[in-house]
Order: sequence, then C-alpha cells, then structure tokens
Amino acid sequence: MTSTTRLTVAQALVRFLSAQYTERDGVRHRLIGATWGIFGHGNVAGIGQALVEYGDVMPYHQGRNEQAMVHAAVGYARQSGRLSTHAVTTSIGPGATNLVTGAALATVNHLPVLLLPGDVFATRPADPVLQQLEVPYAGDISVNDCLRPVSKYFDRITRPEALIPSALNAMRVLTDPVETGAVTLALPQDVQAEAYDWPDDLFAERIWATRRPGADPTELAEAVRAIRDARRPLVVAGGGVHHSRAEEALAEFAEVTRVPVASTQAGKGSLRHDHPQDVGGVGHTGTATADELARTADLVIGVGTRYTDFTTASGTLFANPDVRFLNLNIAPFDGHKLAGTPLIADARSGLMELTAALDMHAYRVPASYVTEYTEDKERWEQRVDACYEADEPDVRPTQPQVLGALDAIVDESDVIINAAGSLPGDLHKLWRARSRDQYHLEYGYSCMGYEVPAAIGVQMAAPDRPVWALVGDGTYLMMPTEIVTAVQEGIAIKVLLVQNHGYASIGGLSEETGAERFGTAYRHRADDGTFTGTPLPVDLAANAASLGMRVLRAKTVSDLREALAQARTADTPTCVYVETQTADTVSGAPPAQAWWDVPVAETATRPSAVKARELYERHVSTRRRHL
Ligand SMILES: Cc1ncc(C[n+]2csc(CCOP(=O)(O)OP(=O)(O)O)c2C)c(N)n1
Ligand SMILES: [Mg+2]
Repeated sequence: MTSTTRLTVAQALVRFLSAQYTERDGVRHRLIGATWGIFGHGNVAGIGQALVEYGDVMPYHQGRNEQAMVHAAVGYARQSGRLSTHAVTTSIGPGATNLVTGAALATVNHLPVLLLPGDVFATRPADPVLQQLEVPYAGDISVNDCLRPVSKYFDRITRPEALIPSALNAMRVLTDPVETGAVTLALPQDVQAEAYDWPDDLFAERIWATRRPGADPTELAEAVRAIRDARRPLVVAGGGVHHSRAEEALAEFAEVTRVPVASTQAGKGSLRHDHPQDVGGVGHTGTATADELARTADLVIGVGTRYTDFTTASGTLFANPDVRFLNLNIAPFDGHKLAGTPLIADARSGLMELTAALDMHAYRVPASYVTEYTEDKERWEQRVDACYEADEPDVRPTQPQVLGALDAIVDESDVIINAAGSLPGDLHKLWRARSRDQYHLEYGYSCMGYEVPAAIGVQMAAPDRPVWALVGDGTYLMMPTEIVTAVQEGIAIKVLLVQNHGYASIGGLSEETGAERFGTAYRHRADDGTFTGTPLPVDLAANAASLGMRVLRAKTVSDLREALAQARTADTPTCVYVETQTADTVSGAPPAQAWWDVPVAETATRPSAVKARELYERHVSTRRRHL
C-alpha cells in the first residue's frame, strides 16, 4: 500500500517545491530557492502557515510590492541561468493583480518564476469575499484570470488532489527551455487550508533535467551550405546564447570562421567586448560597426534571438537585396522568423555542430571582410572613449560620462542592471561587457521599476559580486519600495540614480515624433498650463536615505568616481546620486544608427508634427518584408 501523509494543500505544495531540482551538464540546482510573500486574508492562514511549518526547508523573503517580488525572482532566475528561481505568494484581489506586470515581464523574457496568488473560495460559502470581483455572467472568473495570457501555464486548484498533476505540470513548464516563463497556480483560500492524504512519493526529490537538443541532420546540412555560400555573414546573438550558456561555443565558432558577432540587448556579453569578432550592439541602439555590417550582410545568423523591432530597426536594417536568414533557436516559433532557414536546436549544441562542420570544410570569411570590421570597430571604440571622457571633471556630467566613470572602476565581477529610459540605448551602444553575465538588460518588457528589485534577486544568486541597479529618476519613482527589502535583508546592492528631472528618453522621442516633449518633464505647471515651469524641488537622494540606504551625492565627474569606488566596496545598500545635464539637452551619446518605428500623426496642424510625418514616411518606405 502506498504510504500517505496528511497535510494541507499549502503544506503539501511547500514541501513538494522544496524537493524539486534542475540538472544541466551534470550540475544540480534547487529549482525553487525561496518564496517571496506579502500576506493578506487570501494566503496568510494557508501558504503563510505552511511557510512557518516548513521554514527549515523553504526560505521566506518579505517584499513590499507584489510586482517587485516577481522582479526579484526574475533577477535571481536570470543570474542563475534559469536553473533556479523563486516562488511568489500573494493574497487575493489587488495583491494578485499586482503580479500581472511581473508575470508578463518573466514570460516575454523567457525567465521562469512561480506565482502563487490566493483566490476566492472554491466552495463559495459567502460571496463576495473581501476583494472579490463579481462577474454576473460567469461564476468561475476571478481577477486571477488576468494572469492567464501572461502565464505559460495556469491552473486553479479547486480540489486538493488536483494539486498533484498541476504541480508537476508547473515544474515541467518552469524547466522547459522553450516554454519557460511565468507559471501560475491560483490557490482558493479555503482549499489552501484543506487537508488531504498525500502519497509520500509526491514529496520525493525530483530532478528536472534541462535538455540540449541537437540539430536535425537535414537542417544542419542546409545551415552549413548557407554559411559556406556567404561572403558577408553576421551573427546576431540574442538572449538564448546566455540561457544556453553557449558563450564559449559562440567564441569558438567566431574564432574558427571569423564571422563577426553583433548582439541584442539580451545577448550582449555573449562575447567579451575585446574579443576580435565582437562588434557590439545591433539595431536601433546598435553601434555603427554592427549596423553597417547588418545593412550589407548576405547571411544573418540569428542565435537565440526573437528579432524584436529594436534589432531589425523595425524591418529596415537588413537592407542587402540578397540577404537571407539562418536561425539557430530552440523555439521553432523564433527559428522560422524572417522566413529564415530554421536550425532548431539548443544554442550550444547547434553552434558546436556548426563549428565542427565548417572547420571540416575550412570555411572562413574573406580576409578583406575581417580587415573591414576590425578597422570599423576601432573607429567606434574611439567614439566611445570620446564620450566617456570628461574634459572638465569639475562640471555636472553627461550620462555617457556617468557610464565612463562606472566603466573606470568595475571589473569582470560587477553586474549592471537596467531596463528602461535613455540608459538602455546608451548602454547598448557604449558599455564594454567584461564577462558573460555582467550586462543585465531587461529589454524584452523594458519595465521601469525592474532594476532595484532585480538587483536584490541578482545579489541573492551572486552574493560576492558588486551588483548595480542603474536607474533614472522616473524609474526610481516608479518602484523604490524594495530598497527597504535590501535594507532588511542586509543585501548590499548599489543603486546608481541618475537625476535629469523627467523622461529624457521619451522626451527625445516625443520631440522627434512631433509631440513636442509634451508631458515628459518633471516640471511645475507654467502660466500657459503646460508642465514647462521650473524643475520640481524633489530630493530623491533624501528619499533613498529615508528608506535606509547610505547615499553618496556626486556633483561632478571627479566626485562621482570617488563615490562609485566607495559604493563598490560598501557592505550595506548604497546609493550614488548624480544629477546629469538636463533632460532637454543633448545626452552626449552617439545618435541612433538605425530607425525605430513609432507612428507619427498622419494629420496635424502643428508644424513639428507635419515635419515629423514627412520624415516618418521616408523611413517607412525603406521597410522590407523578408519572405
Ligand atoms: C512601467 C513603464 N511605464 C512606462 C514606460 C515608458 N517609458 C519608457 S522610458 C520612460 C521614462 C524613463 O524615465 P527615467 O527613468 O527618468 O529615464 P530617462 O528617460 O530620463 O533616462 C517611460 C515613461 C515603461 N518603459 N515602463
Ligand atoms: Mg529621467
């Protein structure tokens, strides 16, 4: 007879989660390293009680905001190479719907996170319970249904025994390299507390091995033929290179073939910045080197990329009339994009197979091509140096000079995190990634507010590395809440807070698209009713200090260098606050090297919009469909 143990659903789930492992390349990791939680009536007595009961096997972290807890879990998962993540428990209603943005971010970026929102009573004894949405035409809808489209697996556990198949499916999806993203198990609050006789086998240690599928022989032969025919091939390395830990395999591919490697935001760092074949970021925020190669490439070899509009310059970048695409991707959905030749495989396996086959044929790109991109890269490096340098170290820095100051004090061990604003573009163009996981840009969802909580998660996965959250003032205001969490847990994250009094990025975009910077600066209302008065007297440094951070204020580039060096070795959460030249002055970074499609008003009375529309139509006319 199968032996059983009587536990509540919440207790069974927590015990089950503590026994799940992943394994890749012979190394084992705990799948769910900890659980984040904010308690309300929808989870306090269920999951909350279970976390006390099993505190010895399931660590708990307290967050301030449910969305931020998901960001922390995502940061942890990414830093752990997707082999380990966290669970997040919430109450019902607002606590649960606060998860939606975090879930979407996880799913868009293919990063695993387990969400455990409380749900309304399954037995419906006294509807509506506090915070319940009543839907007159459907009895089985709760606000948690908002999580369905942003989850890669969703279930509502309305009976105890349903947890068994559901929990197993949740683990399958979390650990599947194609499917992974946010996984949601909605837990009705009465069911959480209900007891059941669970088969003990449910609680046995279970290993979810990460597969590395190799290429189909026919697809591989086709891919090798395509590369051998190419004279100007270019690799576009995406986040899949990192997810598969394929950086070394990519370096070997590049060294054998001399094919240059450009990278997306998620793929940057696939090669070190000083690798001879690394040509930097590609697309709207790319380097001149990479974008020129992209314009003239006859074969684009996408490795683990989704080809977002930033990468393709909204369909205008790959301009060679004969260009073809070869897409090495573990997901067929992405492998078939741009009518490319699919090579459906794990990035590392696929690259190793390609390198072996091409080496056999002694394939190498023409020497003139190597000379061309090497010289181009050198020229771009000089531009980076020029905008990093501060001629007058005693004046307020530009944003690139802030990055130059950071660049001067970091080494391979530092991790820099960013997601939104004008920093992503500057970083993609300028940052010199010194290790494969130094550059942590969340640009799939580009979610303001990701940086601070994500830094906590990254630091949890990499306790000995300096971890920097780079945030603009707008982003800071969106979600400074988890500073309190860092203080509580003694996690010495570093926050580099760049004050420019508003949305420099969207302000610039607004101006280019005929919207005249409307509503993008943090300024007082002027006499004409617009927000164009003086900057707001808001002191974000004092705000960070009030939440418990040590704050170092830097006025000039020389102050900044000193403050950054101090923060880097600090053992408590530390914020470096710097005010840059304001939002409406030029950032100092090289301009965009390629277009990005943001539709401009087709009809308007204001001359700025009319002019912007003319330019817009010229750009649109250069768009291609790759068929
Ligand atoms: C949650 C969220 N809301 C809105 C946006 C759109 N958005 C992108 S950048 C940005 C402004 C960012 O301001 P700040 O952090 O100060 O950076 P700056 O542009 O000044 O560099 C906005 C509103 C977003 N990316 N995320
Ligand atoms: Mg700003």
